Amino acid sequence: MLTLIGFAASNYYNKVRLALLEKQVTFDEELAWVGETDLSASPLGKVPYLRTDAGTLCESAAINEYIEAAYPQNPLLPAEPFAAAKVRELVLYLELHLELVARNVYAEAFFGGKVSDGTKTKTAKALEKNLPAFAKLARFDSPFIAGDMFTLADCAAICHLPVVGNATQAIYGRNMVAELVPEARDYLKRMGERPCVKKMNADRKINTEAMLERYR
Ligand SMILES: N[C@@H](CCC(=O)N[C@@H](CS)C(=O)NCC(=O)O)C(=O)O
Repeated sequence: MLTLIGFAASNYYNKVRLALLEKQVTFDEELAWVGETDLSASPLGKVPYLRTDAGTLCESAAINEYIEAAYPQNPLLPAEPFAAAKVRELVLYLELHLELVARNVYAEAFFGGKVSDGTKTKTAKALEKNLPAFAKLARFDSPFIAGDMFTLADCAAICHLPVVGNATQAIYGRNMVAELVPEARDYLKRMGERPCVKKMNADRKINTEAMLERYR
């Protein structure tokens, strides 16, 4: 049995949740806000983490790879090694070069905190370089982001791109994803019509309200 632990406002939690939903793997969920997590399962206190019969796992990339290997149904990685590597390439790009960079301004964009002007300038500069680079690798109209099947890269893109876009809109008054990766708009709209994505987004909205209430 699998239990996914964390909260549904989190893009990393949703990346794993979406993979489980798309694969139609049965799982439970346990709500844990930041500060309420089991530090023996996720020593940095990050979500999500997964409880399995074999033990716990943290880091969404490792979790999704485990789910894919342990539950081969409805695959989210191509069988062909090069095609699978291209999927992983996109996930890494999305997280290392987009999400983790934009994350530097989330405190002010989403949580009422303050970020220094230096950090804002550095983050914008990096995103101006990294977003067009990502656009060169992504294949938005293929019809999925890595080709003709829905993959782990779609799970990551669907969860991360809107957050990066919203953060830049809040800080710079410009949605840098819409501006520098214009193909993302139609892609995200199309992906938003998938039943699992609809479910994920509906629950994300409810949980985001609950999270913001905690900050008020
Ligand atoms: N590399 C981690 C990132 C997870 C992550 O940053 N989660 C955020 C929520 S979206 C979190 O737990 N933040 C709390 C913290 O870092 O203390 C993963 O892929 O699972």
